[in-house]
Amino acid sequence: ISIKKVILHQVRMTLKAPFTTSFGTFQDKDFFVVEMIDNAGRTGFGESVAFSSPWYSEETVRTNEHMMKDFLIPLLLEKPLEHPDEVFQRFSGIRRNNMAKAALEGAVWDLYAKRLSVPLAQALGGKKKEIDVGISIGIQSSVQELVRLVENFAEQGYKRMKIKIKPGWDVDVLKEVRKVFPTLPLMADANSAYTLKDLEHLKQLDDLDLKMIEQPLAHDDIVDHATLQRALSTPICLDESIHSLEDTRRAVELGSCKIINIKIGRVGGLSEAKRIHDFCMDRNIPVWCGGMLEAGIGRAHNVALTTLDNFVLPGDTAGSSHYWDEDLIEPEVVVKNGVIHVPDLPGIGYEVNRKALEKLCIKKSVIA
Ligand code: OSB
Ligand code: MG
Repeated sequence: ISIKKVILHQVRMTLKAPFTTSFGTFQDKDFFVVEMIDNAGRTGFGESVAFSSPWYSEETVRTNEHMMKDFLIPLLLEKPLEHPDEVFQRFSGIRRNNMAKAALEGAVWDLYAKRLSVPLAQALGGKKKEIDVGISIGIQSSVQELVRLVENFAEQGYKRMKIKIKPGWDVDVLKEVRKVFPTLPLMADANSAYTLKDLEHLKQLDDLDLKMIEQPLAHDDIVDHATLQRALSTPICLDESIHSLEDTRRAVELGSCKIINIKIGRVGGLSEAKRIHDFCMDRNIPVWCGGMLEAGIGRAHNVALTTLDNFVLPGDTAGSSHYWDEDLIEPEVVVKNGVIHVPDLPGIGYEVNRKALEKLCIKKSVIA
């Protein structure tokens, strides 16, 4: 793979509905579509997932741009690659900035799969032809509104509902939802809103038959999570705390969680995501693919990753039409009865909608 040119399309899209977590509300989403062209004229696509503000992690749209332009793209243009797995190593002299790295590495994977004329899922070693999908539901203005949404998504067939929680919007709210839907697969995501001082409060979640509670404690903690996991029967799933295979190994050894949410951007790319998947599979730790409110290109990478065997729990990969009036890919990602059919075209498996990309692009940079 000899990369000749990288085009960064900075895109601005607006979510159909604002999405509220314990740390803030998202409405507009700015990100980069990475278009990567090799010496044979093939094109690979990646998508950056950092948000405009450093609430979820320290990365932002602007740090992604800085890292990609000033450090990472020059490393890719320096000399050819034999395999996309080498990108992780090539970037290893640059500390962290995993989302910037993953956006570029994703485009290299797409190029690689297209060169082999195989779907990205197959290039990664994935076998599933369809994947199960759940949905993440933000914090609402009332419990009635939340119940209405859950009912709607249950009717659409989503395989599990993830309810965002924060202090003041947690146990009571989940109790109400559980009352209305006694058997629905439910989970909660706190996005680091609690500390061990809340241990007694959080213990009440054990009565609600939740599939898991995601990242209850600090974004950079695995020690307190181990304490909490010992006190809870509900499995803890780590999201924010996991940036690498090493983080995963430490968390699993400490007993900080029983489930891992893998996000390609958070761990620095598909190669590291695969290593985490393999490690967890060996140790009977189930994994699932998280979401970063990606548009279609990012979603396509998530879909491909989820075809690996140990993605045994539904991911946060709701359909394009749930988020956007118009997505950047054709066809859009469609969820039917809680399932996405994995595309069998080469690479990410969806065409990029050039018209939509041009319309939504607010700045374009060409690096050769
Ligand atoms: O914690 O998984 C999270 C959205 C933004 C930031 C963090 C998270 C989320 C979601 C939404 O839960 C997942 C999605 O639908 O893409
Ligand atoms: Mg989360």
